[in-house]
Parts: sequence; C-alpha cells; structure tokens
Amino acid sequence: MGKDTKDLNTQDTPALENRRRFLGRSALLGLAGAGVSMGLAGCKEEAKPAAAGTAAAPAPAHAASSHEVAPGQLDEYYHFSSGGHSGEVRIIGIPSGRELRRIPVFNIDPMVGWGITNESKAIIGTNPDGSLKYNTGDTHHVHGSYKDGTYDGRWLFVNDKIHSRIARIRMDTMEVDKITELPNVMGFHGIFPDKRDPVDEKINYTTRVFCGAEFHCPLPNDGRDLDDPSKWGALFSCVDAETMEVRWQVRVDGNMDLTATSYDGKLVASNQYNTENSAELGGMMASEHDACVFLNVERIEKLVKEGKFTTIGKSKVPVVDGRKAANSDPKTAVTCYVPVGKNPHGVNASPDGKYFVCAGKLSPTSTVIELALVHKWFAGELAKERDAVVAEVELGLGPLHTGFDGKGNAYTSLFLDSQVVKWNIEKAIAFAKGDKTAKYVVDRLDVNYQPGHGFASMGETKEADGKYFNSGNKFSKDRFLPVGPLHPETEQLIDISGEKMKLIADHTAYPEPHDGIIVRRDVVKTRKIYNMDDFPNKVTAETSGIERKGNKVHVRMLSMAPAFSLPIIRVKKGDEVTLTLTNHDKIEDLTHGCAIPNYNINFIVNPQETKSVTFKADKPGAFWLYCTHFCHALHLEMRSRFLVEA
Ligand code: RUQ
Ligand code: CUA
Ligand code: CA
Repeated sequence: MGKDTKDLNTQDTPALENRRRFLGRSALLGLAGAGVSMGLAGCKEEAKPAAAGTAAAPAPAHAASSHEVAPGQLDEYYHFSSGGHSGEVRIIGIPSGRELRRIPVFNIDPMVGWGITNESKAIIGTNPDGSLKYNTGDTHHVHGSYKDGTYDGRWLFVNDKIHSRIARIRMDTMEVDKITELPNVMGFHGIFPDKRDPVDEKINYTTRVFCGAEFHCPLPNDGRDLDDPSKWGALFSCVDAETMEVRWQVRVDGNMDLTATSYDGKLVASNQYNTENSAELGGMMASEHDACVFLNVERIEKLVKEGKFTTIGKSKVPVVDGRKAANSDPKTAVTCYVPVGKNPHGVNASPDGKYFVCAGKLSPTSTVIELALVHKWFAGELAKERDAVVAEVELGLGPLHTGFDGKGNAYTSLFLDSQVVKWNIEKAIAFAKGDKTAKYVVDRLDVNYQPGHGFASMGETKEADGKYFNSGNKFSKDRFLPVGPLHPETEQLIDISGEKMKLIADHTAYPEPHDGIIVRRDVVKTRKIYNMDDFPNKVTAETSGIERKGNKVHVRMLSMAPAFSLPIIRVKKGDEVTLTLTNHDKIEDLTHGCAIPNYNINFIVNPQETKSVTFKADKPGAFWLYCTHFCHALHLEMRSRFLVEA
C-alpha cells in the first residue's frame, strides 16, 4: 500500500486545491453580477486542470506510527460496513476509523434526498400512487464483486432482512442503482457474490449473487397455512449481478442463515441453525447437530434449463427442489447437508479456497469443511456428508464469525467470552486427526464487548494480507462517555501482522453495524464528477423554463454557483409540480442543494447530476427555494422565489 501513497497525494491534492481556488475566485465573479452566464464563464475557466506546482505542501510520506493516520494523510483501506436497522451502508477509513461517507440504501436520507427524489423513489420502489413501498430496512452483510478471486471495485451488494430486498451499490459513485425484492422469501440474511462461473472459465468474475433466507414462511404467503408452520418453507435465491433479476430459487429443509461462495464458482453454502424446522425457540435447539448446506450451482442451473422446476404463487422464478428427500442420490443431488455443531452461525471461505469454516454459536466449536470432499460427495465417492468435516475444534464460548489472514490462520469471534481467538487451520486439522500435541490456538485477545462479526483486511479474497482485523462489538458499556441510555457500539481495530494480536483502536459506531469488508484503497476508483449525458432528463440552458400542460407544471432549472437559472417560479394552487434540477458546475464536490419550505422538499445535486421531485402545490404563498449545500461565498444568496397563487 505504501507504493500508491505518492500517487494518491499527487492525484488528490490538486483537486482539493482546485476547489479551494474556485471558491475564492468565483466569489468575486458572483459579486460582480450574480447570474448563470457569469457562473458559466467561471466554470469553463476552472474546468482546466490545475497547473503543476500549485498543490499544497506534500504531507510526510509516513505517519508517526504504523496505524496512526496524521492530519492530511489518507487511510490505507476502505471499510465498507453495513448499518443494521439504520438501513444504510457506511464507508470508514482504516486504520483511522474516520467515517468518510454514509450511503443511504433502504432508509430515507434528507441530505442527498434519498427517498425524496423521483429517481431514488423509482429505485426503492413505489406504490401505484407514487408513494414509497417501504421506507425502512435492515442491512447486515455487504460484499464486493469479484474478479480473479479478489475485489474488482465495481459493485457492493447488501441485504435487507426486513423486506427481503437486495441492493446494488455502484462503487464509482457509491450510490445504489438497483434494488430487487425476493419473491416468497422472509428474513433474507446471508448474501454472497459468486467468484467465477462454475462452468465457463472465461467468466472469472461475479455474475451471480446468492441470498439465504433465515425465516420459513407459507409458500406463497397469501393467508394460507397460518396455523401449520410444518407446511412453511425457505428458499435460497440466486440473483443476476448484472440485471439484478432473480434467476432461480431452491427450496430447502431448515432455514438459511449466512452464505459463503467457493473460489471455483461451483459451490455456495449456508449455515442452518433450525434444521429442526421449528417455529418455537425450544424446538430450534432440540437437535445436537444442525447443518451447513452446500448447493451445487451447475446442477441447479441444469435443472432450470431442462424445465425441472416449479413456481410459487404469482412469482415466475423457477424453484428447484433442494430438500433432502428429493436429493438422496449424491450423483444427482443439488444439495448436500453437512452436519455441524448445534445452532451454528457464520460460514466463511478460507482465502486458499480449500475450506469453509462454520462457527458453532451454541457449540463451543468451529467446524472446518474441506471443499474437495464436498465435491467427492457430489461425485458419489464419499460415504457420508459428515465425512467432509476435517476438524471440529473447541475455541471457546459463542463462536460466531471467522476472518482470515492469508497465512493459514483463522480469527473467530467469541460472543460469550468477549474474545477473538486466533487459530491455525492446518494444526486444527492435525489435532482432529489425532495429533494431540498440535496446538492450534495461537492467541486470544479480549475485546470490548461481545463481538459479532470479525473480518480481516482483504480477508475474503485470495489477496488476504493479514494486516488488520476489525472486531464489530455489540456492546461498548464503559468504553465511551455516556450519551443517554443508548450507547454507541464499538469497532475495535486489531493489528494482526504479528504472532500476537494487538488492539490498536476503539472506533465508535452508530447502531448497528453487522458485517463489513476491508478493501485496499487502490481497488476503489471513484468518479470525480457525474456525466451529464447519463441523465435523460437533464436540463440545459435551452430547456430551462416552466412548461404547463393543464394542471401539470414542469419546472426545468439548472444550478450554477451561486444561482439557480429561474429567479421566480410561479404556479397555481392545485398544480402538480415536477421540478427537475441539473447542476451545471463542473468542479469536483461543487454540490448544490434544493429545499422548499413547507413542501417537505430537500435534496442535493452533485456536479453534472440531474434530479427531480414531484409534488402537489397545495399551499398558496411565497416560499424561498434555497440552496442547502454550502457551495460558494454567495451560498446564502442562492435562492429563488417559489410563488403559489391562491
Ligand atoms: S449476522 S453477528 Cu446478521 Cu451477520 Cu452474525
Ligand atoms: Cu449552491 Cu449552496
Ligand atoms: Ca438447531
């Protein structure tokens, strides 16, 4: 990572300088005669790249200590974190812990206008009357798209457990561009992109995203079988990464929890804590063993191709039968139920591509499953599913999730013991084979407190680099100043570069992050500004104006610091108003806002971006439409009169 430090400095500092200069110089232009034409002139000039040598003084190449990030210095990694029932995704710098950005996904965000603009509403989904279908969500797991077994920086995918939706985030803009609701699924929890195609070698990148469903429900859920949970079922879904349409589903016994994919693209697995298929807490803990279910992607897709599927209710998505009874012959089975410890949680793929590790939760063990043996079972060459287990070793109380350092070690969170335990996978296998001298536990570290997910830098790729491990703790208790009955949670950063783990920072987190990934910064390539032509409804100087068709009024406006193109917008009470705003500024980060008092309108437009809102002008009066996003010395003056005639 040291190697690109210089690049980033020379790339980013002039941009910063560019905006700083713009703010200074355009203030003068604006004062000389605020107006869009003046703004345009200023903009053209500023669009030129900054001359060399104008950059601010370079910051020192290395911070004081390996994990401190000095002021002005940039982090080595991006941490993309789910936001739990806040419904969002967050971007945090690692190792500094700086919160860089929040990405609204299933929540409403007035800052960007997510859930307020027509464009975001269309992505989230609307009722026939145009109102939002849902305005809340619960994000647990965020994962990046892959190429060649590592992140390609193209997309992030995240689940909504409440409404069983999957969202895709474009990593060039860090905005959601698609959301899909899974049919006949409740409690969509685990999510994981595939890493390559199971058959076509040329497709060595993500084309599918797999989705586990934690709750069973009536199929279809239309009022039938309310009092007979034995008839309820759970579906595992495959979503097309490109179109975001649901390709197929598999009906399984038990409930799916978390999800992991193999590096060869052939296997995807989900842990199950309720193989009992019970609707009661006691029943879910009845059996001594639950399962890690492996799905054979190639075989499922063959059945779909051959038309060997059913559909459920109104959904057209093909559903293949993956229940045990229909899959007793390994040679044709699409599923393999590998028994693991009681009520497991978490399944994670080791970066060498050889193992999946399932954490025991109610069992103090971690189970190591060798994928080559699962393949053998599907070939009819392994006697029992359980024979794919090569180790089931004791780690401590409440094991939940496992990260990897790429050096053969695993790091498992222990919820009840409030610890992270570092253990060696090959030694655990040797121990399980009978070598009782094999000391597989390498180190233990107390964390504060009750860790859920833990994940390492690049740890879910074949480029796992063993530098940092993030422990996502569910309780911070006494670690921070009290801020009322609700406390922040902690993300504790652990240096895992040595033999012993070292706790290096406590970072607060707004409730409630679950899973995350830590991505090397050179993987992420964001845009500086938008491309105006990507917006079919863009407003130009020629189209700016007010168009009336009956009582439908279309206001087309552009913004250019420090003015909107229409100083007066006049409509009549009862009109349906659509306001479309294009930001013609071209300077990176020169964003404008648009708020209309008493009308509940608030959104931003980034440079070269277009957004629109539609609302009923039902309150007569004069309302100052104003810019909310500090953009210019004349930011406060940047406003238009929105006049509604009685
Ligand atoms: S789960 S604390 Cu939603 Cu990721 Cu395990
Ligand atoms: Cu435009 Cu503030
Ligand atoms: Ca169970």
